[in-house]
Amino acid sequence: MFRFACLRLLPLEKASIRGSATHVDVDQCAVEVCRLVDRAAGHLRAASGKIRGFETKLNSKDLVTATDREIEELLIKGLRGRFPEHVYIGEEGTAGASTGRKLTEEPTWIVDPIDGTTNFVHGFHCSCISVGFWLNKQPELAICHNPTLELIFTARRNRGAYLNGESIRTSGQTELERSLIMQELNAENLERCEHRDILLANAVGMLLKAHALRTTGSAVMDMCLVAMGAADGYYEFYPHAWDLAAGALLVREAGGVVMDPAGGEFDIMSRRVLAAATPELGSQMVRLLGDRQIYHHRDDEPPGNPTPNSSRIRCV
Ligand code: LIP
Repeated sequence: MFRFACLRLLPLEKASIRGSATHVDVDQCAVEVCRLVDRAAGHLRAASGKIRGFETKLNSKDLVTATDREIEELLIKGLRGRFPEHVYIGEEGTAGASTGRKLTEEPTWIVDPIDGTTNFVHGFHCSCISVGFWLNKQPELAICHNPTLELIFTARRNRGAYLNGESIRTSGQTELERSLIMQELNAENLERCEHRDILLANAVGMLLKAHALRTTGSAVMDMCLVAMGAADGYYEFYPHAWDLAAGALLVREAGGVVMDPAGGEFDIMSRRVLAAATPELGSQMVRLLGDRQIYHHRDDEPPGNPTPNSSRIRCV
């Protein structure tokens, strides 16, 4: 299944893309990332249900395990060995992958070794290895592998999105009233009182308007659900570039739209995303959110800068 799924990343003719500084053989990138994600998925599968413990990062609910670090190292070291001149951005900052850097025109691998680490710790099977390859500031390749549920999503720019080798499309839903929406109830947004009211007001707004609201605990899983038509929309104010790098291409290649929750262009470093099956649904979601927006510290800003516009609504 893996081989078949990953073949979808390879076009029939050879694709070589001129990047700003280097000539990039995207086929070679696809072959290498498939090989490494396959190994990483075996590691994640073997570790599932046998968690030895976890550490916390920014807060008591921001979890990381040895498996996150091992998988990131496996992926980044493997890719770097093959493509030493490329740029690497990874969630855990292992193997020299940077966590806070600007997205440039350079060939850039953006890696989340386990998106849904809390799920992984709890044995809730929404944990995915997620890798996006970006070039000239646009996504070229996406691979998201959930080994416990045996789901392999792949996409290549202008060549469609696939689940286990089969072509997928978004639902085509245009009406919010008939939609199932994904929203993450991120602990940090809930704990920061200036964000809590916005988050909950948006959730209630969606619940009242849409058919249903769901959460998986994995941004890339949410976007895969939109890409395959099982959910119609997703939005979140919090995810990092590594949570979004693969999912954004998957949704677009499946015929959906990815934008800023205030309606502008999607900016992978902004920690803000809205994905929808159609532009019509995207616009209705943007209208419902209105000015109930949250702006976190951007991924490409040096730590310590104040988060603009973060306290529009105060808790009582
Ligand atoms: C998770 C995201 C999720 C967000 C979580 C967390 P991780 O990524 O995918 O959308 O709400 O707080 O950031 O940390 O499991 O890789």
